[in-house]
Amino acid sequence: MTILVTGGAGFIGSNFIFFMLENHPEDRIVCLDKLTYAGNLSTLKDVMDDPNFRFVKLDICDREGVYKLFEEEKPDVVVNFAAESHVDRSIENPEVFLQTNILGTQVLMDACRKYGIQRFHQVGTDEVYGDLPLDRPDLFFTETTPIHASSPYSASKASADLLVLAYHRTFGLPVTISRCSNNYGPYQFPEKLIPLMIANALNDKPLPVYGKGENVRDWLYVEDHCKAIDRILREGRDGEVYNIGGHNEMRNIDIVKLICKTLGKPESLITYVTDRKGHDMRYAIDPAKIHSELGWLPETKFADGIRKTIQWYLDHKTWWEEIISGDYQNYYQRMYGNR
Ligand code: NAD
Ligand code: TDX
Repeated sequence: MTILVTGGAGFIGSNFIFFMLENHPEDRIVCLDKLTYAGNLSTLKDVMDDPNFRFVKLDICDREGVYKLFEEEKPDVVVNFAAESHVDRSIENPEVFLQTNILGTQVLMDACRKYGIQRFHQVGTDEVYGDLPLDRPDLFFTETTPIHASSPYSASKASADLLVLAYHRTFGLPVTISRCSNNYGPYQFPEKLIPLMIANALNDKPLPVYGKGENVRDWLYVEDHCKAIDRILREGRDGEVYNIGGHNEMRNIDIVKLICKTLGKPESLITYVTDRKGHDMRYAIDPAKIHSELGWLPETKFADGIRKTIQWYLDHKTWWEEIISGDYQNYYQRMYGNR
């Protein structure tokens, strides 16, 4: 089949493309990406010449361009990773989040309706459930937890999810949604916690921890996320939401200390900075549904995943050094300059 992967020049989308080309040589992958600041064509250089792969630079909000691509490629399945994905940027400037994450999703689904599709899969996030209190470790997000978004980013992702379910109910579009916890692994843009801390530590720069660093995230190795999406595409039920997470909760401060230790850097680099506005305290996924229905479980233990990830950033310095030497400097100055 032909699978259209949107946002495939980003972190999770690129890892998904590598996983699919390796594990499903019978499928053709078409990657559509606008190449925003977060999309990096160099990430895809090893697959550019693969006969089963095609890259198209396109905005998911460009209705005409998207329809033309559907006419050319007649995809059987669409997996929508394309999004503005960074919470801090959504606090700085929400608008593009609403455009891409909501209206772009609508354009893609309209194309699916017009040209026919076996499945539209929306890559969602656990952030749509809001947060959990630190003093209730017994609570987890299930697929029926009410939507309760905190940031413009999560509100835009929640809106997209609602629209996807509405297209299923109203138009019968065959859809699935996955809501995943925090991912880590190769090719993550160094504005996100783990790669930012690795890059700063390697450059002996301060490690900016928001608030007291007590916020908890449920970390999942990116390859496990890709495997879960693959499973949902093949065996998931239309109209269903699947939570993806690994029961791997960690406090931010403990992650940062672990990175210091692994890299042999002093904890004195840690700097506590002004907290993120509306900062969610704790995310924690209950993955019982995807486990019992589709047999998915995370395979990579955090200790192994973080070691592999740190090693990847050590081995691929040019990839992230090029990123942080460009326009990212302006972002860093705006975000952390007077914090
Ligand atoms: P990312 O920011 O690394 O990549 C996003 C990609 O989308 C980039 O390549 C960018 O160029 C592209 N893009 C942005 N706007 C576009 C547009 N208008 N048209 C076409 N392409 C566009 O993000 P990521 O971390 O890989 O996240 C991928 C998806 O997974 C997002 O939908 C995100 O909400 C979701 N998600 C991420 C995490 C996480 O921990 N990173 C967890 C759960 C869910
Ligand atoms: O410099 C930092 N200092 C810091 O303390 C950064 C960048 C982050 N943090 C904290 C904020 C969060 O509590 O670390 C935690 C993780 O932050 P991010 O990496 O920005 O991720 P988060 O806000 O949790 O959102 C991520 O997971 C869910 C992804 O960016 C989203 O796309 C996904 O939906």
